[in-house]
Amino acid sequence: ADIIPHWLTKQAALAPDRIAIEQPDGTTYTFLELKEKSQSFARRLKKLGVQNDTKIGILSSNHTHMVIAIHALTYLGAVAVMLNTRLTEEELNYQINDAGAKTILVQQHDRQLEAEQYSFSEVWDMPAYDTELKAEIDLDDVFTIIYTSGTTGFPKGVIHTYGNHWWSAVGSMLNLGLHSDDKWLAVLPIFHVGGLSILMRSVIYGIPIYLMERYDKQLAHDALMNKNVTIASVVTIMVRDLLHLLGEGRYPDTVRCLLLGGGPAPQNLLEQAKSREVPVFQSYGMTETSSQIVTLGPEDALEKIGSSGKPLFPAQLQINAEKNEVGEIFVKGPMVTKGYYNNAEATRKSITNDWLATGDLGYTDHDGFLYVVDRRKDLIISGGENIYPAEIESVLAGMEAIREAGVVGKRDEKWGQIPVAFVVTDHPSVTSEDIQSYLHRHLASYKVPKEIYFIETLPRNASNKLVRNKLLEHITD
Ligand code: S0N
Ligand code: AMP
Ligand code: MG
Ligand code: MG
Ligand code: MG
Repeated sequence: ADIIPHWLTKQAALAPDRIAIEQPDGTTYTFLELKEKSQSFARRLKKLGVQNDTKIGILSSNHTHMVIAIHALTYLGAVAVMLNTRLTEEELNYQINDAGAKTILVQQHDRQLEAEQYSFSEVWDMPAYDTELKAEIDLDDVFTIIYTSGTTGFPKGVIHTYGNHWWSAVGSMLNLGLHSDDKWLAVLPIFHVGGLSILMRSVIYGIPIYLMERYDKQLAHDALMNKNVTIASVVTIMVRDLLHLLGEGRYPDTVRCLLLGGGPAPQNLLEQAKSREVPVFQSYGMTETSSQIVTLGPEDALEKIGSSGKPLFPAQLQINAEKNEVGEIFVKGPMVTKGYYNNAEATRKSITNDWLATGDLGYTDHDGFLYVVDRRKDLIISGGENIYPAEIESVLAGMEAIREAGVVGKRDEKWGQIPVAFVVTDHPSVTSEDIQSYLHRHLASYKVPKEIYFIETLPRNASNKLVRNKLLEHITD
């Protein structure tokens, strides 16, 4: 096994006084303080029976307590199951049960969940146990589980080992470099891997994060303009907002990278960024690759606009097609997941000889740059959140008034895509509002179709399968 010293303990020894966390209100934590708080929190968690391999849910916005809780789990060898705060109780309970998480650490007690809940402050109020904490990290050990929605409508838990996160951080640095003044804006939610990976980089590189509890475009703009942030991880909608706020202005030269991921970016947005000298680095990655695995390097960012770049140093890329032709994207590397939690079948389907079949389609140009041309089957991405039609269709089918339903993504200026639904009903009195309010009870808001169309029959092929891409033809405007 590959063993390294515990990374936070190590960083606290190397650079105790360096800032680990900075917040818009001016509060800061050094690496020494972060280590001490995390260890202290771990000693309190011990009372809850948290030990090696215990699955602990974390349900929180980007609060310092959340960061401390995540590091605390590493000192006990427990596994963090990262839960999306936008999900409904029903959706959360599915993940909690699937992961076998009996305990959830929450920011507030505002949900009914099928597990014991403890708020961060309740844990702080518990006594600290004198227990042995991990001094080393085994890179093969499991650290996090993050659920990602699937074609079938049921989300799958992506397993990340410490090694996955370690190599992700190393791969990122070998591409972007590490500057002594680096400060990484953490505004993406930490419950997704794009946000979580910023915490890992901070501890491994010894650089501060600028932690924003939730997305506020004005505060994010201010962080880049006035708070010496050098790198920010962002999704498309954030780049759009920032360019709007920037107007004809310029960010300071210290802003060296906006790492853009989580989905496609429209060409005109990238060109607009280029003309304003905003250094957007397009990347390609997914939960299964522990964040970016292909990123456009600084020297190519302008020339290869529209491309997602080349695989990071420790990673490999393959397209199963002739050179320059479009095919399925396969990736391999030490940041790629070993599989899905408790789901050998899904793992077997996705990973062969360490190559992950992404389901996404793309091609590489003659210089080896990746262009992603289409997403994995039926996946809708709205504001960086994934939505699978099957998930919404099955909830729709459960509504008494609905005979059958189909869902598809529609282009949207703000969110990139939005889900829209096509329903067949025998109850002429049922309205779009009825359907949407039913859906809101079962699904996160971002998944609820913004438009509902009533149609006579769903388009089906010879084998009676729904042909989703024909649905949009029903929209005339
Ligand atoms: C864009 C965000 C911030 C929008 O949220 P905001 O503005 O806070 O909304 P609220 O005030 O909470 O709600 C207002 C209304 O808007 C609805 N809504 C919220 N989000 C969405 C959405 N995405 N789509 C549609 N509607 C949305 C709310 O429901 C509410 O409506 P009502 O009132 O009707 O309830 C937020 O969506 C956000 O944080 N998005 C980003 C999520 C994300 O992190 N995605 C990336 C996931 N992928 C990965 O992590 C892998 C790739 C990766 O690692 C990466 C990604 C990016 C950059 C770098 C990397 C990397 O490689 O390191
Ligand atoms: P998630 O695991 O939620 O981050 O979703 C990852 C998915 O986002 C990938 O499988 C792709 O379908 C999509 N995606 C990520 N990066 C890009 C990109 N650069 N261009 C197009 N789609 C992307
Ligand atoms: Mg918000
Ligand atoms: Mg996702
Ligand atoms: Mg809701």
